[in-house]
Amino acid sequence: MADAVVIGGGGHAKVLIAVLRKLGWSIVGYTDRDDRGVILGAARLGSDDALAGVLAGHPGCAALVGVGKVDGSSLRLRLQRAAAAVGFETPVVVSPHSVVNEEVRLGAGTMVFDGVIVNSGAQTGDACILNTNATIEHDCILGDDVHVAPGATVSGGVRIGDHCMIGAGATVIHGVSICAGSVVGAGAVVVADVSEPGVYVGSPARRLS
Ligand code: JB2
Repeated sequence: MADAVVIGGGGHAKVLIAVLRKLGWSIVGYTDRDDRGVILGAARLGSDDALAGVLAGHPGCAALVGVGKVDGSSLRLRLQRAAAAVGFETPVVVSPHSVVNEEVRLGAGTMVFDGVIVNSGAQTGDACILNTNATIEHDCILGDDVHVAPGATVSGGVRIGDHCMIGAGATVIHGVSICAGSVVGAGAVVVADVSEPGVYVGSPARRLS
């Protein structure tokens, strides 16, 4: 059984750990600046400063970012790159309860959770979260560190830039482009290109800030 350490010990880590276990990974523990107690049987190993020691004690151990995101920030990608620089593998995580169809490319550390469909020809950058029951249709191109929240639908041929957050239950119609650092609110319907970063809500989605 391969070893994995989870970086972050909040809600996202809990979902991640459960999927990792279904895939047969052994969870060494988690790092967090705060002690979040034991999470699904995984104990805190210390802050991220402990990571080098974890790798020394568990050669070949993988690191997965268990810090989620609800905005256009870049923390997830920075944490993943820091772990890779220490020497950790940062593998793709694909739930056995998801569907990933043909000619899909997933970047390092991208997580495909339960109930997700990624259709043929779609690709993602690194450190993305395709969260529970999200749909990524054919030929979409997602950048690095994109979070598609639970139940969101990204239609065919959509382009989403780095660090975007597509909120729970949102819909992005086919062929639209969303620029880097944008946030689409829960339930919003994006029907036109988003060319300025900001927060977009409603149907049709309009810029809030
Ligand atoms: O630099 C860090 C760091 N910054 C924050 N390194 C490490 N190792 N941990 C860090 N954290 C920790 O991430 C915080 O101390 C906290 O324990 C955790 C974030 O937990 P929280 O439950 O607040 O959020 P989350 O990021 O796990 O989940 C959000 O995003 C998910 C995608 C939530 O809003 C979820 O509902 C959502 N599904």
